[in-house]
Amino acid sequence: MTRSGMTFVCLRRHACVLAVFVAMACHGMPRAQDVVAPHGVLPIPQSMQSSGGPPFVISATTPIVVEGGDSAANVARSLAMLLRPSTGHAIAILSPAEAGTQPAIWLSLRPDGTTGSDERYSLTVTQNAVRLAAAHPAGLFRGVQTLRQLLPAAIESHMAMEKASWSIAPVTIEDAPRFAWRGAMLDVARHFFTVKEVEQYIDLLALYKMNVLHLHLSDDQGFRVVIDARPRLTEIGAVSQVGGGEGGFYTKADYATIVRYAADRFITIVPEVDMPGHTNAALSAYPEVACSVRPSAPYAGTDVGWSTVCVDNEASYALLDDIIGEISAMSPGKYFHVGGDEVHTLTSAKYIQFVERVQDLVAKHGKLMIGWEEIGKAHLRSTAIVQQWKGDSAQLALKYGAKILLSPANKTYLDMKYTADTPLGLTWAALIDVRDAYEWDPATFLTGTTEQDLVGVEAPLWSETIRNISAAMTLALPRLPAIAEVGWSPQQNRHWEDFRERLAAQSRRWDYLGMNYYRSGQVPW
Ligand code: TNX
Repeated sequence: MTRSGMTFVCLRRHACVLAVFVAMACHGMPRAQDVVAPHGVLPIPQSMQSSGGPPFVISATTPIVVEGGDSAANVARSLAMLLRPSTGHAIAILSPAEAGTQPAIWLSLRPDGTTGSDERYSLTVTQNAVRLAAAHPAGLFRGVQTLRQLLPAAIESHMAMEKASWSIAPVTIEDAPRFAWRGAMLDVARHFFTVKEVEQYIDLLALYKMNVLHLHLSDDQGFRVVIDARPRLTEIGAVSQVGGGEGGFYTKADYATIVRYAADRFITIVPEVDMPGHTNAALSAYPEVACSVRPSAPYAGTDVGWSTVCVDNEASYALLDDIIGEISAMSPGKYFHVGGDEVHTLTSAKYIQFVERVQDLVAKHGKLMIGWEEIGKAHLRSTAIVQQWKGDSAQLALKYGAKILLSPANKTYLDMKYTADTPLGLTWAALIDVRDAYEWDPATFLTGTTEQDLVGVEAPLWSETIRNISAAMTLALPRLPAIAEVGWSPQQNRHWEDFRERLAAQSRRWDYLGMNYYRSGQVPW
């Protein structure tokens, strides 16, 4: 809650009440909207103590001071690029010797030899200094997002906001993620999204400390990235999308641009080429590997489950070897996603035989395999990940020592409608309003699994009903921040009444950032 420049921190309900007493003593009766204190930090940190006293104020002379070399300096530059346009200040980047003892924002990279998460950070704000410290650059970057949210929403403005006061109330934060994998998936196959649009989506992930962007690069309607050894995949396989229209694809330079843009924000791209089903686009380009029940031609409909590559045909594996090899070479992350979902035209034995062969191809190209939960039927390596989405079959993978990524369709599918009246989206899994997306605990979601069986959570956005990034944003906001907090914050710090207040406060940032959002009736905007 902000009154006369003071922010009160609220981790639990009783902590909020304390804050209100202080506010009443200082300023009289609180207004209704002040009672649940919306400090702006989302996802809520592991621990956060407000310490009282005068705030730190960013002035015309405030520098960023960097300790710890080039990778810390890169994060400092990204902070400076956030602060300069809206404050209109120079925000110099200095070394400790240059800065001396003047009030400053300190970014310190201090490897401490511990084995915790790379994303851990600590942030202390006093009147004289903001001190952000981490053992890894990823932690510094996550801490910068917290600092960003402690500043007024106008910090997101692209124009100088001369009347604003850039003050940050004194606070001490210790923070680290609950889960190592906090992802979002974007389906660029059903409708194509340009590089710029993907970058806008990455900006949203970065703001909420997500660290994986899973790109669904191929499906029946389109194959979206150039494979040099198989040029027809994009010459023929990328010409359409759902509902007709142009489709599109990424050149290798485009793909590299996306990978770099994500890496600069400590986000890993996980490429997915869906197989053996959801392959009509590839089959239309290389019909010799088809076993489909329909002749392959560009497809603009939304049926699933009907296409498949021929699993007994060696030519299929030669094609997949080229695809997996070239995409793996362009992707610095550890994982390659093989899809594997909704194959309605193969026997179980044939499906398993296929997954086990493809698993070896993925390993041959130096990657670890991830696939939708159906791959749990095959004999997996212990390094595999199965992405749960509909049922309990993901647990099959645990007997091989593999881990589960949770994407329950009735909680995390951003392509589901909020209510029956939502214009965009589907309804097959559930209607998902923000509270449904927020109020669940990954550790107890699947029977027979514990937190140790999970790598994390991911929110998929399938694009049958969305054609551009504005439409994507109205489905992602405000539910993506809910899933981000499910993945980052300790369960005991998460409370719906507090979350909805913090979420409402975020909307002013989305306005400055030009991000559309759905005005859910559950949130006090
Ligand atoms: C199921 S979830 C699919 C996708 C669809 C989605 C629509 C999954 C692994 N497969 O092919 O786009 O439903 O919600």
